Amino acid sequence: MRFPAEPFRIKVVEPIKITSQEERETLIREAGYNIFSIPAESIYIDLLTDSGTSAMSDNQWAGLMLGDESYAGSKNYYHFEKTVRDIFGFKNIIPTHQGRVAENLLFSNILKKGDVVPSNIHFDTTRANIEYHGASALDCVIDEGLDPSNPHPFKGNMDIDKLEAAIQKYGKERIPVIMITITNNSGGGQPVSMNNIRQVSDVAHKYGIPFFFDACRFAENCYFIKEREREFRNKSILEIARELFSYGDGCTMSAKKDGLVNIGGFLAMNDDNWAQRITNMLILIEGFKTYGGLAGRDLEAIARGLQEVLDENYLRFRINQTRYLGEMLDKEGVPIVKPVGGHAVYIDAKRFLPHIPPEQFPGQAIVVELYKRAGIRAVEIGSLMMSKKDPETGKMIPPRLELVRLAIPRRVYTNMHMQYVAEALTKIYRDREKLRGFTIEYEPEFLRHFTVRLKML
Ligand code: P70
Repeated sequence: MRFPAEPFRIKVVEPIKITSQEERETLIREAGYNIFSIPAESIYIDLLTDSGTSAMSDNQWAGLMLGDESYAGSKNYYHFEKTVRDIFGFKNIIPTHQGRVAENLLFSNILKKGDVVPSNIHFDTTRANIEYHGASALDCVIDEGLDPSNPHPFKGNMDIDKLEAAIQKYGKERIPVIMITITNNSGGGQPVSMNNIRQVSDVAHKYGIPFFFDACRFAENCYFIKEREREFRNKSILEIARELFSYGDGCTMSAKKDGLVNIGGFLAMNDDNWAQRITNMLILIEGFKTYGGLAGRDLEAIARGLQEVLDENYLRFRINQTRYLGEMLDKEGVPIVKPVGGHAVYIDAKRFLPHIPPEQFPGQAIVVELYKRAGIRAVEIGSLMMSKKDPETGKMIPPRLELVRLAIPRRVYTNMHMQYVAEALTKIYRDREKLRGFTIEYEPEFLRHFTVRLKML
């Protein structure tokens, strides 16, 4: 078998509603063609995000019953702390209710106006948290990482020359931290190699700059290292993870991804002074240091999820399920970003719909058609979500790429669901000339994709 079958069996099922095409056409029209406004109950396969959408295991559900809801010193906190330290190795571990709070706590404590934070590509919430403090988020990914068809095995790598140039240009005093996102979500879920991590770490430490990971999808990244970097072929995922984190000084983590839970996150670091300041702020805004905005049972589920995610049989299935969907689409000629990343398949909407210009949101045309025809929810990552406004003319400046993301929740859908998605998209691709673009009927001032209303042209 080229693709492994599911390494789990089903103990509890959640029925999903099957709607008719007419019902869906009405729903999406009334939603102003905005997929965020569709009630989740009326979606057949939800590929909006892989974040917070995992199915927990029987072991995690059993752990919930062992929740110790003491305000201070819950036993689940100690289990969580021990597990995180065992894998990530950092000295201080600060729980938060999700990833962006970890980012906010870190940046609120270390950034000042005019600072610069380099990364491969910052995720949106990271970028927003940096810019909110009057600092700039600088992307230094290798050029191959910006080309949707370049087959480079580690398209999430940081360009060391770009990083060095940034340090020369801004000076190390203005760079309080260097970050790297593993896997690189905004660049297509592409992995970063161990070799690259060693190089970034060397540069950071040569200048005395702390080096932090955005570690949301660390286990998926470690699986790619095992698969693609010879040196690691015979190492376990845990060994790879330990080595990887040993090159850094801390991390932010949204446990909603590779923590295999529906809510949770943390911030970890070796520096005691930073940790103390941040813990004081945590107590002000999230909660006491042994729960950080979570229930004791949530911490237990994270501890168990972090152990389960290191299982190589799980990861082999996970990475190959995403690849399976990508390969089915590729075989039918549907243009996708290659190689396929860890958590999602990205469709190249520019090549899919060359007759729809960026101002008419080609990615959204695919998103709407997928919902109408098949009840599938995907998300546009293109001119609707990512455009900037020219400050002088007020005209829209579209991003380089027009993408549609099919993010795959962990342990939720079977490979037959993936076949259904591939068939639906292939049919739409065959009828692509019939698709039309959109114009904006209403838009808010920022983060418009969440509440925008559109009109079909
Ligand atoms: C996603 C979600 C969250 C995220 C991330 C990285 C690399 C930090 C965070 C924040 C967000 C999303 C996007 C579109 C639709 C729904 C949700 N990523 N760093 O799906 O973590 O959400 O816990 O605050 O990917 O990519 P948190």
